[in-house]
Amino acid sequence: MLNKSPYLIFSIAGVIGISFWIGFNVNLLPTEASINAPIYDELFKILFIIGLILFIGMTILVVYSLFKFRKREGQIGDGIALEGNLKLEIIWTVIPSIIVLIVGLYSYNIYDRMGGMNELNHDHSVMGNNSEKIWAGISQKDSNDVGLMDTNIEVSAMQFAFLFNYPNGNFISGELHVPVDQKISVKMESKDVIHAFWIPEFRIKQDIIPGQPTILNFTPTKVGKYPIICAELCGPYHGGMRASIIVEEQSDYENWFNQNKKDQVKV
Ligand SMILES: [Cu+2]
Repeated sequence: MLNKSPYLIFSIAGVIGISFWIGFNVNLLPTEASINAPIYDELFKILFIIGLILFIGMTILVVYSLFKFRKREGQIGDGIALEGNLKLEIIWTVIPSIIVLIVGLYSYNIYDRMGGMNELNHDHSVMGNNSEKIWAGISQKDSNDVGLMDTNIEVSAMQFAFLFNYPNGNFISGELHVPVDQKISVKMESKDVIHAFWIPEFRIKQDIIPGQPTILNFTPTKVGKYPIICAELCGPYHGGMRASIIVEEQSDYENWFNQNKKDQVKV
């Protein structure tokens, strides 16, 4: 057993090293386009590396065992039965428990840094002035506020589309336009069943629930056009329920807004 230890240590170190290298050099996620994205990606990287260590380690162990413990010529039966190995059982209980605990604490930290534990700003204009109860997803930390934009956008979800209402401009758009580097707060309502508003490039997702308005805060950091995807199975055409968010410079956003805005109809 002792003379095998250096090989074992070398193999484990090799698997961990390769996993870290892949984890830091292979990017499986789309571009990072909001302030939440880099925070979320830290956690993803750690989970990816843990998954790689398990996958590569187990694959090597299975392939090694196939050759090492194969049936030899003239061999009859499976050999002596083994029962229990306290040392091994303690190791395979303690190590995963520590890993799960660390991942749990780290996830909490990430959720907190993304603003998940923050109370919403109840004075914000999108809340309206009535006492309607609004549930919310991720809020934003004050330190992340690069600017406060009174965008006042309402998202309506229905089978099978998203509509974006800009009450300040008195118009409805099929595309969500927002200015870059501004804190955006959208109020979301469903006309029928449960939908979910997901922007993979922003790493945020929030359910849209009938009879229960929700709020989602985000700050886009990269100009571009990104998909908005319904991430809740909402009916036969759920797969086609998509829209686009267009993140643009402040002046471009204002141009677009002014081109679309309609004068209020006076009554
Ligand atoms: Cu949907």
